[in-house]
Amino acid sequence: MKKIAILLTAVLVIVLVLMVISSKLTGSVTKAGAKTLTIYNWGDYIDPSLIAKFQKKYGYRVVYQTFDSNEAMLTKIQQGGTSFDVIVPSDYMISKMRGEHLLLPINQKQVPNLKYIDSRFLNLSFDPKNHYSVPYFWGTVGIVYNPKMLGGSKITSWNDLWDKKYRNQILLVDSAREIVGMGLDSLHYSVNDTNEKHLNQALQKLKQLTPNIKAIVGDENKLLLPRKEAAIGVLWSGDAVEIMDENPELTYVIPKEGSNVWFDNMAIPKGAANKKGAEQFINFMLDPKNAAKNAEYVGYATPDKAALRYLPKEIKNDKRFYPDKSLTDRLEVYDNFSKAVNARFNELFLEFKMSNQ
Ligand code: SPD
Repeated sequence: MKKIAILLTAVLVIVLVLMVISSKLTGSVTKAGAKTLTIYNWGDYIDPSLIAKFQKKYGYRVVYQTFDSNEAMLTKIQQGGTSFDVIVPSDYMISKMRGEHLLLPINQKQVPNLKYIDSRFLNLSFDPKNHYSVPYFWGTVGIVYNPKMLGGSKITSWNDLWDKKYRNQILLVDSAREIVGMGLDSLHYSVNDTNEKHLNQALQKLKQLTPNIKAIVGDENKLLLPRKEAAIGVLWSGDAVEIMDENPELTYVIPKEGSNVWFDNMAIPKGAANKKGAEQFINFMLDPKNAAKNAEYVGYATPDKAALRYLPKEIKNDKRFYPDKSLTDRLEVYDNFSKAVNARFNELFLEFKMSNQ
């Protein structure tokens, strides 16, 4: 009798182990039996109807979580605890995560729709050959503003923002790289400059902007600017599109001193429980009709060349949001900084924020 009990326990243990291994290989399985796909993306960065369409097509249950900065996303991945299948880091963060072995290689055979991506957005320096990342959206950092609220004034440069007449009119995106980068750009330094003297100059310059700053915000800029709570916003290009849809009085400019051009990408983090589902999702998002629907909903520029034919002319021909290569070649992609330099940028941003309180 005792022997039978031992045998039964051993069989049970083997079955449980096999179940765990199988869920690791084929995706985690929910109580209801549907496999789960866990996506970790920026806030306001997908058309929700595409998630529903994907679930219906592939039978996965999608768990969707959001972050508001590359750094917050990285911390969560480094901590472990939650297993994500698809994440959406920007260019420099792809380099960092590759360096820290936090990404899994993507099986390109499972992502045939990669052929629809414009070659201009493939093989970029942060992931030559795209072994670990697939382009999702791209854009610039710039200034959205309401000329009517500014008595017809035109803004063309970062330095215009320091004009005394813009007192309490500016919203800044809550992101260290962008704002320290703006300070550096306004002094005609590179956004990747790490020279301590230049960084201090940038901080002093940013502090002088304080009287003109109304708030440092995240996605709230999309409510506040159309409602005329402020006349000027420093933000990512796609947010400007949404703001201008809400209130066509506003316009967007890439400042003449230069700025950042960025590329957000889908990637699969180490520890993903459903790699197959992740690759299916990535491929699904690259389908030209899906990519066009997503771009129209979110407002950001799609790198999917075949999707452009499904986008209205007024979107795809707008050079403010689909700037030519000749312009983006003059802009800078963020370098992947060391931990120490990142910490320095965060410290500068914090000191600047404190001076705004
Ligand atoms: N609301 C979604 C915003 C996503 C913007 N990503 C830009 C990253 C620039 N480094």
